[in-house]
Amino acid sequence: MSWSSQMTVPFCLQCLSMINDVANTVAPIRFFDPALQAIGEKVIEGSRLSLEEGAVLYETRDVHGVCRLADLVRRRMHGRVAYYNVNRHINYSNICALSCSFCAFHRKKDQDGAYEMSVEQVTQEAIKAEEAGATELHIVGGLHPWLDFSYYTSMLSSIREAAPSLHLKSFTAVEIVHLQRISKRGKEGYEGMKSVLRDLRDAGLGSLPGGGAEVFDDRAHDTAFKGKIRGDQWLDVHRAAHEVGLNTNATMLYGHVEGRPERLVHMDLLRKQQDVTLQNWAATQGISTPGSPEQVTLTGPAESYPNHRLPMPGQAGLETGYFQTIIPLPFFPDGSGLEQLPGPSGLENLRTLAIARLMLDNIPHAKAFWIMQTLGMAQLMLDAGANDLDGTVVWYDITHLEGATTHQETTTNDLRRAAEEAGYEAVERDTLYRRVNRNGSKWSLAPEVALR
Ligand code: V47
Repeated sequence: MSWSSQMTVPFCLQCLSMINDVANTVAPIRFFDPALQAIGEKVIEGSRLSLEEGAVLYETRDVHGVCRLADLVRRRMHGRVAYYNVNRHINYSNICALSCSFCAFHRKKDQDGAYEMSVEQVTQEAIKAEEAGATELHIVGGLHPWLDFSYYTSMLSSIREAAPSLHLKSFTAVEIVHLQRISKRGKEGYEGMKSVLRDLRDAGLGSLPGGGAEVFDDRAHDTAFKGKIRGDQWLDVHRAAHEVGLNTNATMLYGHVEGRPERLVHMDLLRKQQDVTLQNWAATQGISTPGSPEQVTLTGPAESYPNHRLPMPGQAGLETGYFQTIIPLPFFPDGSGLEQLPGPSGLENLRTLAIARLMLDNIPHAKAFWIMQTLGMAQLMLDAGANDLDGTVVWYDITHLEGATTHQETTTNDLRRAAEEAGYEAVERDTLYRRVNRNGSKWSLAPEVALR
């Protein structure tokens, strides 16, 4: 079939009326590939897609049809809003006991470029970030071989005291496992992990970033990330974080030694865990969850959600966190031990983002991390399922676009212009997706949250 003989999906009348309910959706979706038709109908109903259907989305030549489907879901959940935040990254040290071949960031202690920051230095950076109007600090580092547990709790409490308005999104799952070990709670298993997370939370930790997930496949893991925690442990850390009331994000690093089927399995494991988390939360609230008893879906038509579909940030006594955001990360070969690999193409990036939006029907947000995607590609991704661009960032040392030096900053004006040029309302959010009202470097929270 050629592009000139595109098909219009003959949706049933009920489906068409649902489509018209979707903010700003005016026409049925046109597909070039008839294999997308049945999948389209399931998406309109808000039903979960299977792994086999995910494979169809990966194999079809109609990548723009896939993007249009993801856009439908995105509009249903977030209308024409594109979120961004004002944030800073701090990497307190690049010294790491591991030597993952995909990572261009780590150094051994005597190697050129190795560094570690004192608590005082990190605090000074936090004060500067707060003065500049940031709402969030994203703090991660390597697995430092000799810093002890008190360094991490002191860092959090010192920042909290000196720059109390900052939300601290800190430590990837592999760092949490390392902290459990150095806090001498390694033998206490899952409960030990929760007690470490409680200590960090009480010292000022606000949420966990999504890093370190890589791809949940043992073969790919043992080829490229050996020594790092495997998928089951990463998922356990996030489950424990959710159980102590912390929200977290989830990444997926793709375009290296894994294949598309492994990416789909990764997505499926995340959504299964989120099913259980949201079911448990709904049970504590005495409300029923949308979807089948085993599956919680957030992507259906608005009228299928008479109750809040997500725990509300700041709700008194709430001890349930959840995965907020899926962040597909394209692999950058340069400077890593896998430099011979080509890395994913632009179309593959677009497709993967769209598929993540469609498959992860119970994770409310999908982020096009502009630093790794480029701002131009992130703009296109807003039409392919993404509703968040990440933030102003400033320092980003993990990967560098086109050989950039360490200074990777964009201004809120650039982010807003990018979103508006793409036809979206640019909305500043805090880490928990509450709207921010801003006047220069001063800001306050508005009552609205992104998705109830
Ligand atoms: O975990 C490492 C990835 C991640 C490379 O939670 C690489 O809001 C590409 O997790 N090519 C860190 N990627 C970044 C991260 C993140 C970023 C922005 C926002 C959030 C959030 C989280 O970067 C690592 C790893 O998966 N990474 N090396 C590389 N060569």
